[in-house]
Amino acid sequence: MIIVSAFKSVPPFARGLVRDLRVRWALEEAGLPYEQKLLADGEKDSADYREWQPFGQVPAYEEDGLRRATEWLIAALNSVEPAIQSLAAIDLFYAQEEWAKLRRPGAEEMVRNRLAAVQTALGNDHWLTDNRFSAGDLMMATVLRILRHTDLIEKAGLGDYLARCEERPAFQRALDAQMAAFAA
Ligand SMILES: N[C@@H](CCC(=O)N[C@@H](CS)C(=O)NCC(=O)O)C(=O)O
Repeated sequence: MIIVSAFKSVPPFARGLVRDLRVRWALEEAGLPYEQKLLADGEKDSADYREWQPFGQVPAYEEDGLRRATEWLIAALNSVEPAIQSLAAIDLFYAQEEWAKLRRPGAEEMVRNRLAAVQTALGNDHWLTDNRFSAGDLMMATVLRILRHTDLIEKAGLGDYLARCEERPAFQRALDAQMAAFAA
């Protein structure tokens, strides 16, 4: 059985846009039946739900009790990267702008929250999924690396995880190939 989480209630501006729509649509296209798990106010931040969706967001997806590496891949790109990219843009492109100075504390706080959720989900494991390196780790590492101009990864307790990803020989070969192109 497939279960998809969604909010029981959202403000009018979000109705019809909430991201569980993508999964519902895909399942309708595929003709696959599913159950919805509707979250009451505040339930998204409960320990139980965070266990399922570490960022307290919808949708969360379950199929016969399974979680998949692709969920982490999407989490990296759409739960973590937007916050990190927003901070990186402030620091790398707009640091001298008055609005950027005003916006930076809030942007950094959002990044800290997202990194804390990643750290909690990772716990003492080596990798995000099933204790083996997956596409989710690959994508998460490339997202976390965007913060290399800060100490936020270390402070979030994710330094060892990122180092573990970057120590992989395949990553080193990929990085070397990119850097060689710049040196040429
Ligand atoms: N990585 C998730 C992100 C989902 C997402 O952004 N969900 C929003 C609703 S559209 C949410 O749950 N926001 C509540 C929150 O961040 O607290 C995905 O792409 O499915």
